[in-house]
Amino acid sequence: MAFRVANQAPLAPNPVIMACMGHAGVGIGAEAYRWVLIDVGANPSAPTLKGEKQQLEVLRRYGSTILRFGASLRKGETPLVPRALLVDLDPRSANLILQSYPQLFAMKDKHAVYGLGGAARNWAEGRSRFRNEIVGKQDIASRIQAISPEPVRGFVVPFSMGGGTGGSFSSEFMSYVKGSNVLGHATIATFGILPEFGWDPVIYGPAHISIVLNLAYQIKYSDAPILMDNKELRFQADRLKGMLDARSSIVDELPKQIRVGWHDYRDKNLLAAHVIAEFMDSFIRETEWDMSNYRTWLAASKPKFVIPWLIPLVPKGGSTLRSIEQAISDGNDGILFDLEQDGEMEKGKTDSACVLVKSSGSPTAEEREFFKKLLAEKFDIKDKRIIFIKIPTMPNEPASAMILLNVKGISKKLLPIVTEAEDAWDSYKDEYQNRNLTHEEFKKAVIEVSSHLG
Ligand SMILES: Nc1nc2c(ncn2[C@@H]2O[C@H](COP(=O)(O)OP(=O)(O)OP(=O)(O)O)[C@@H](O)[C@H]2O)c(=O)[nH]1
Ligand SMILES: [Mg+2]
Repeated sequence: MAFRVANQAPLAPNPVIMACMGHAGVGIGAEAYRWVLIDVGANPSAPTLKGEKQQLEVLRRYGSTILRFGASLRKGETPLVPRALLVDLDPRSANLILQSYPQLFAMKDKHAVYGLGGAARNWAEGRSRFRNEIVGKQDIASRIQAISPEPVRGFVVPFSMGGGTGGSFSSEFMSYVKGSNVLGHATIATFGILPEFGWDPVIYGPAHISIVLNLAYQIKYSDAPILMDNKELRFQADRLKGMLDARSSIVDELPKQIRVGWHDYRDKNLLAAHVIAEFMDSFIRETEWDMSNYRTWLAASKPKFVIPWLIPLVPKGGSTLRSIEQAISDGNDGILFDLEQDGEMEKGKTDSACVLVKSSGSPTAEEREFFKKLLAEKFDIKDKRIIFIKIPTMPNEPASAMILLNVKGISKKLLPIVTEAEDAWDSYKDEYQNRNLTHEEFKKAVIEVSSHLG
């Protein structure tokens, strides 16, 4: 009897918390949870486990890593609650999501961490307010504990890199986690979204300064810094508009009058959310891959930034390699970072890739060969620098693959941002220096980022 009970008991939870920072972070993070729940066949507005069979399936995929179990309201039903924190200075975005999804974010106020008053105007203000208001007054440590009483194994941190709050909050949060006795061993994966100038409502100079500071923090503290950009997200979302319209989004269920602020981002965020959902699938219970393996993979890489290639961008079709091949021939795939801005991409000797394949059955030699060939043709990446992780599909779950690329070619895209930030500094320096960001610190970030990318 004792053996049977032990045999059936779920494994230790090993929690991963999604810490969503700022407007983009909250929108994308909440959408990623919805994506994950739809994948496993749960109702994303009010996910509950009904009966033993469904319970076992969801548990088999995730354990209680990214979800936790809520208090049962009806007999035989256990609510699933995202281990998500929605963090912003401006309370509006997170509040809206919480109010519209009371059954999903069932821990109510525990999911939301606010500052006081309006949004930060610049990165330095965001950082100092994170220290004072989020770490100090809001006591972030106890807020993390409320979402996860068990020791935290990792954090997934989505945010935009061109605004004030999301980037500075993510940066300071990472430094807080890594400097903490209790949380210091947790793995941090960041999902930073670069702005599209000329389209997004960002201010050119300060956005460049924010990006450089965010890059410097990610180099130092993020174990898996994953980058996407709004230009490519928009391009792909426009191309696949019909298919994205047919998917449900968290934006569709917001009250009409307040949908405006999110509507522009609906389709882009579905794509970004799909990336995060695939990433979370890679450290589920059934694989031998763990979230902390990303840290080892990227430990010695220069640059250590990673960009995602998603196949398909919008899931469709069956659960085998065939539908992944079909997606490529349909053009339903894309690298969500605009790499090849001016022609040829520089190829590095140590370029590598981590291929997450979600399909039915056990891994096959055919799958490996397919992706090896794909990577050799497109990026010249050698066999021995490819890591292959198989994620078995759940019943009715479509096949997909996400290739995480660690390629030297990204430097060419990021280095000009550093130059623009340096040019902008003099015009804005008072704004920053008044908020405790010195010229020396900025200069240091510039040097660190350029030498890392160089
Ligand atoms: N993809 C995507 N981009 C967004 C979203 N919201 C804002 N952005 C972009 O992110 C940048 C601004 O960052 P936000 O996330 O709005 O700002 P914030 O982090 O709340 O910081 P503040 O500037 O202090 O409000 C701009 O480039 C926006 O176009 C979103 O939901 N999705
Ligand atoms: Mg904001």
